Amino acid sequence: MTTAKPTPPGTHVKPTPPEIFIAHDVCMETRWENMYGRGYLTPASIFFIRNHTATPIIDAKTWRLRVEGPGVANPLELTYDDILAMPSTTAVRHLECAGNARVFFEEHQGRRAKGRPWRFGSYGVAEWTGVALREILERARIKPSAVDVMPTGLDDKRVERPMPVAKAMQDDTLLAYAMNGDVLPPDHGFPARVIVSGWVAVNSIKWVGTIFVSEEPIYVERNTVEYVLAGPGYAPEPPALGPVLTTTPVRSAIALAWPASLQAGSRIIRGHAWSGTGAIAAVEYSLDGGRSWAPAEIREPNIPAAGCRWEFLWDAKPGAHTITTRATDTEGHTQPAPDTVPWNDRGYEWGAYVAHPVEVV
Ligand SMILES: Nc1nc2c(c(=O)[nH]1)N[C@H]1C(S)=C(S)[C@@H](COP(=O)(O)O)O[C@H]1N2
Ligand SMILES: [Mo]
Repeated sequence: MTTAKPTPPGTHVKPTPPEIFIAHDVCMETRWENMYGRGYLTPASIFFIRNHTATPIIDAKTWRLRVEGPGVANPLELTYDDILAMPSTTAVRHLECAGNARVFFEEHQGRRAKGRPWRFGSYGVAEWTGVALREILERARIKPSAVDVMPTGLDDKRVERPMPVAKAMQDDTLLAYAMNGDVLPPDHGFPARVIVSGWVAVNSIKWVGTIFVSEEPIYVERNTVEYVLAGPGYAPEPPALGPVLTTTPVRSAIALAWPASLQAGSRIIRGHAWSGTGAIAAVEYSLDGGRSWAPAEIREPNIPAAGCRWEFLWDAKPGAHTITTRATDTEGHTQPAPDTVPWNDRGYEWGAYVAHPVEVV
């Protein structure tokens, strides 16, 4: 699975070898077999990259974060050291591209949605350390009349997407400068990125340069045309073409190559399950494409908007098989059957369970 356009040289800073990533132009999809036998967190070296253009190289010495707009009484300009000196907070959260699993619209419903044909690999879970966005907004004396908060990236495309003040002020909405205990890597937003827990990762703006606070709802391309559910089954929500995406659905994926090849014998099958709206309550697996299900064992940690690992023992017999997993989150959302997912033009929110092909030799 590759896209027509090759990755331009110099797009990314970290190594992106083909055994770890599937290249989609300026994006890198993690191959799930690399998640097998790792810890709970996804190391930065295998964490997917979703860029709209090349990773910008930013000098922390000259970088400034501006907090501005009619919704703040005290506009700020902060340096990297100013931010490091503020009280820090840490949260373990997953990031998942809104288009994750998009390829299944084509494979199960025969229609190719607009966007990169991700399988499950635009997902990762990391420990993010930084400053609560609320600390910064309070220092800027956010007004009671403030409505939306919009961080903007310093990449060439100036990627931006607003969120309501209530989301920006949540305890686990961060301006992060560290990932898994290390300095935030350039490809993941150095010197600082936003982490918006449980929401489509497009809100987690990398390389933040400004945070704009409005007194009116903000409408930009990424909450009116893109990252909205548009298509025949969805009514427009003007000025948006359809319902605006926020939280990510409950999903599960198997830490095996697609398609997988395994040696016959007793095998521990492992994977992750996650949801934007809670922790994971159950993971089941099916060896007959979803007709019958058995429980998988859930491993700690199991964190809301970060998920868990799960596993089960499988007596793998030679031949062609499929393994299907279905997760349920603590809010009661369960992965539906593949034929029930409503079509949308950009192929967002494929939350259905799918049969993972496994050849046993
Ligand atoms: N400035 C900026 N922020 C960005 C993006 C971008 O292209 N530019 N991509 C967004 C999208 S669509 C996703 S899915 C996540 C991906 O984060 P990652 O590359 O660290 O995995 O970053 C978001 N933040
Ligand atoms: Mo994304």
